[in-house]
Amino acid sequence: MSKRTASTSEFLPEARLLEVAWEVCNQVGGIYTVIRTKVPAAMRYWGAGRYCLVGPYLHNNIAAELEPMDDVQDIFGQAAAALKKRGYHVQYAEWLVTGKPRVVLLNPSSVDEKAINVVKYLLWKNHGIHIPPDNPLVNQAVAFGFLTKLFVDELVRLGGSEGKLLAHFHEWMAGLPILDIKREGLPVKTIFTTHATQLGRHLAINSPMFYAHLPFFNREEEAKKFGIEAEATIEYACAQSSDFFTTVSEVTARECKHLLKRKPDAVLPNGLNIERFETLYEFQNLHSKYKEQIHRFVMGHFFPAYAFDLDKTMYFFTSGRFEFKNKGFDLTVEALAHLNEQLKKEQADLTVVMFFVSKRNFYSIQPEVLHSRAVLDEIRQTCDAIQRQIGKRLFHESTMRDDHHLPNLNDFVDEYWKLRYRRTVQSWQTNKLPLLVTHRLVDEQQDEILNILAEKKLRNEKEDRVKIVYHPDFITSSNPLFGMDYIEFVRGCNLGIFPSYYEPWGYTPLECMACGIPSVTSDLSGFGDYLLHHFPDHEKNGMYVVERGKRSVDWSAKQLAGFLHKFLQQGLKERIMQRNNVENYSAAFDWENLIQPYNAVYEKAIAMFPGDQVVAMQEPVVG
Ligand code: 1S3
Repeated sequence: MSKRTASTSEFLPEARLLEVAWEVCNQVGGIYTVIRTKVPAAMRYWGAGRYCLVGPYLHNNIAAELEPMDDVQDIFGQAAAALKKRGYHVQYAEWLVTGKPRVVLLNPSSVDEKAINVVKYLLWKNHGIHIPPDNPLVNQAVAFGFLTKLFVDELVRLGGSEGKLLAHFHEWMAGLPILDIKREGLPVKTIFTTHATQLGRHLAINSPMFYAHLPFFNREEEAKKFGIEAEATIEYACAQSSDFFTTVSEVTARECKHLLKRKPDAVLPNGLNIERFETLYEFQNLHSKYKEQIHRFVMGHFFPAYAFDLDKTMYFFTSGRFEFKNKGFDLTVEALAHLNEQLKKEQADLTVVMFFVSKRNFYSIQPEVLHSRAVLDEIRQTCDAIQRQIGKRLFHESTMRDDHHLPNLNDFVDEYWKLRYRRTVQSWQTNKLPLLVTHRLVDEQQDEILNILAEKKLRNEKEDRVKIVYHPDFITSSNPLFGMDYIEFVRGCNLGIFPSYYEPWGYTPLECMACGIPSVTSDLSGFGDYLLHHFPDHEKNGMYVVERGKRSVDWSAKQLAGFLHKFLQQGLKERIMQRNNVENYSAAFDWENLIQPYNAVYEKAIAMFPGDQVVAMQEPVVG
C-alpha cells in the first residue's frame, strides 16, 4: 500500500480550497463523519492558510468547540470580516477537532426575510428553481447558500488574479452557490459531491423494485409525489452546473446517472482516521474488556427470567438511523428467525443476543429495565461484602487451625448478609419474559421492528437461542444501561449486521472493521460493493456481503442466516484470528489513502484554470 506524502508547500501551491457542508460543526449524519475525520489528511496537504471549512452557525453550544480567530487577518479572516461589516453573523475560528482546521460559520438566520425573498426570486428567474414559502429547512439552505456565495465573492475580490480558488460543496443544502458562480463566470472551480440523492432515498423506501426501475423514473413527477421538488431541483441543478460532480460509491454513481442525469466524474470513497495498535493483543483485550460490560447488561436484562451460559453467548448488533427497509432491519429479523429455528433444531447450547440500536421517539427507559439493573448492582455489592467478610475470617481462622482442611465457609457469613442475599436475589427473579425493547416507545403499536419480531415469533422465550434487545436510542457514555460509548459497545460485540437495501456508503461496517469486529454488509451498500471489487478474500476474513441486488428478500434472508450460522460454528481461536484479519483490512480505509481520489479531482480542477497544463489523474492507490 503506497501512501503519497506531499508537503503542504508542494501540493497545488498556488491554490486554496473551501469545503462547504451543512454538517461542518453540525452533526446530523454520515457527512459529519466524512468532513471531520478527513481533516487531518486534508490539512497535511493544504495547511491551515489554504484550507477552510464553511458551515452553518445553528446553535450557540458549538462555541465550546471553537477557538475564535477574529484577529487573524488572512484571506479567510478578511472575507469573514467583510461579511460581518455588512451585518451578517459570521464566526471565523479554529475548530478544535483533530487537525484543527479553520472554519467560517455563517448564521442563516442573520439574513432577513426580505433578502431571502429576493434570493428566492432570483433563483426562480435565473435558474428556474421554485422555492416554496413554508419549508424551513429549504429556507435555511437558501440563506446559507446566499451567505456562502457572498463569502466566495469576497475571496475572489481579495485573491485578485493570483489565487486559484477551488470550492467543494457537499449535498444540496450547501450547493446553491455553484449556480451563480457558473452564471457569473467567477474564477472559481466547483466540485459537487452528493452522498445520496434526494429522490433515490425516497424511492428506495417506497418503490419495491427501486433498482430495476431506476432508468424509468420521471424525476419531476416523483419529486412532486414525495413533496421534495425544491430539494430535488436544487440537487439536480448543482449536479448539472458543477465543474466536477462526484459521489461516494459506484452504487450511488449508477443512481446519479439516472436520477440526476449526469454520470459522476469521480467516485470518492469514505475513509476513517484509523488508529492502529502496536500489538494485536491490545485490541483483542479491549474486546474482552467491553464484552464483560455487555455481560453485565445482559445479566440484568435476562437473568431475572432465566439464565444462560455467558461463555457461550455471542453478541450481534445492528445500528443506524431508523430507516426500517433501507437499513435492512426487516431482512435482519427474518434471518434471525431462521437462525433461531435452526439452532433450536440442532439443540445448540449457545445463545445469540442481538441488539437493535437506533433512534426512535420514546418517553423513558422501561422502569422494569432500570429496576432490574439496580437490583443486580445490589446483588453485586452484597456478594462483594460477603466475599470480604469470608476472606478476612478465613485468613484469621487459617492462622489458628491445626488441621489443613478448608472450614465451612458458610459459617463465616453473618445472618444479616445471608438474609440480605436471599431477599435481593428473590426480589430480582420474575416469571415474566425479558422485554424486547428497553424503552417506552411513543408509538409502540406502529413500531416496525416490534411488529416484525411478533410476526416472526422472536419473543425472548427461554427456549429461543436468539434473544433480542431493541434499544431505541443511540449508545453514548452517559447511557445508564450500558455505561459505555458507541465504539466501546462495538468493540465488545462479536458481529455487526448491516445488510442495507439503500446505503450510498455506510460507515457502520467500516467502524466495525476499524475495531477488528467482523460484520455483514450488502452488495447494495457502497462499502459492500467496494469490498466485492477490491477485496476478493473479504468473506474468508470476516467481512460478509449479502447479495440483495438481484435476489428476493427471502433468498437474501436465508443467505444471511447461513453467514450467521457459519460464524457461530467457529471456535475461539478462529474468531481471534478472524478479528486480526478484519483489523488488517482497515489500513486501506485510512484517509491517508482515501484522500488521494479527492486530490486527483482537485488537481484536475486546477488544470482547468487558463494557462495550466492538464494534470494526469493519479493512479488509484487503494485496494
Ligand atoms: C449518507 O448519510 P446517510 O446515512 O443518510 O452519507 C454518508 C457519508 O457519505 C454515507 O455513509 C451514507 O451511506 C449516506 O446515507
